[in-house]
Amino acid sequence: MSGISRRRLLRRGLAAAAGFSGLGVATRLAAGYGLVPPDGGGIFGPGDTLTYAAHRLLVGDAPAREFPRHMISAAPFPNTPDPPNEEYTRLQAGGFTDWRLQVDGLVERPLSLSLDELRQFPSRSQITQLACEEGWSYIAEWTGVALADLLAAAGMRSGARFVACHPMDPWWEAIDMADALHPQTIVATGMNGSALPATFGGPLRMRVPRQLGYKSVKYLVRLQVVDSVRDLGRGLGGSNPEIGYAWYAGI
Ligand SMILES: Nc1nc2c(c(=O)[nH]1)N[C@H]1C(S)=C(S)[C@@H](COP(=O)(O)O)O[C@H]1N2
Ligand SMILES: [Mo]
Repeated sequence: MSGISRRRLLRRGLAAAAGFSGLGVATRLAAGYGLVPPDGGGIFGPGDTLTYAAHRLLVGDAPAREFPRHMISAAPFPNTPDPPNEEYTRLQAGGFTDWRLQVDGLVERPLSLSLDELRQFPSRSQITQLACEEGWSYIAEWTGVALADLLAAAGMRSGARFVACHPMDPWWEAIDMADALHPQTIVATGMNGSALPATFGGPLRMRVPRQLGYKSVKYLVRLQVVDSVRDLGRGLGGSNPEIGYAWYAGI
């Protein structure tokens, strides 16, 4: 069966199951297609599972909206946490020349890249909106490397299903391969034509424009490819699901 008709069939099945037989059947159907999010087991689980499964099936690879240059926000709002730790302050004092991004886990060739080495990869710029779950948002241009290119350089091993994004502070989030390999998902070193400011997560952050702001991990130091998020933190796929937000935050 082609991808499209399989999708259409499943979508109909999901809607019918949710409508007539309750969430339980719909979530079992989603599970059959591997579309249960890591936090799908909790009290909000069935709802989160339906949102995730429906988005993956309906939205598919659809890109996040990109904006014309004149819509870039004049005064973007940095939701700045305190400097993550002393090591960050030390690296910052050295102009971030010693900053490294590790790419490890289920990969053939673990990578440890400086910012200069990252900039050797093909560069991609896009003007997208960062929308916080608290209701504010801004539009900016981000420049960086497609996460897909980094994963290709590292060579993903079979079974790879999620990429956990680890920063220097306690924040962390995992994304599935649909987002990890999406061309708009980038590891950003630049913002609005300059180096990414520390206030916005510099020198390096994730931009996952198809999801809410909290998935765009700042101060990025490690990308860990895993087959499951079970053994990371409390096993819910991120620090935000651990405090009650949905793991999947598609917009
Ligand atoms: N490492 C790290 N990443 C983070 C956060 C954080 O506190 N630490 N805050 C998140 C939240 S809730 C949002 S809305 C965005 C804010 O990005 P901004 O600084 O560009 O506004 O970063 C996300 N990434
Ligand atoms: Mo946020």
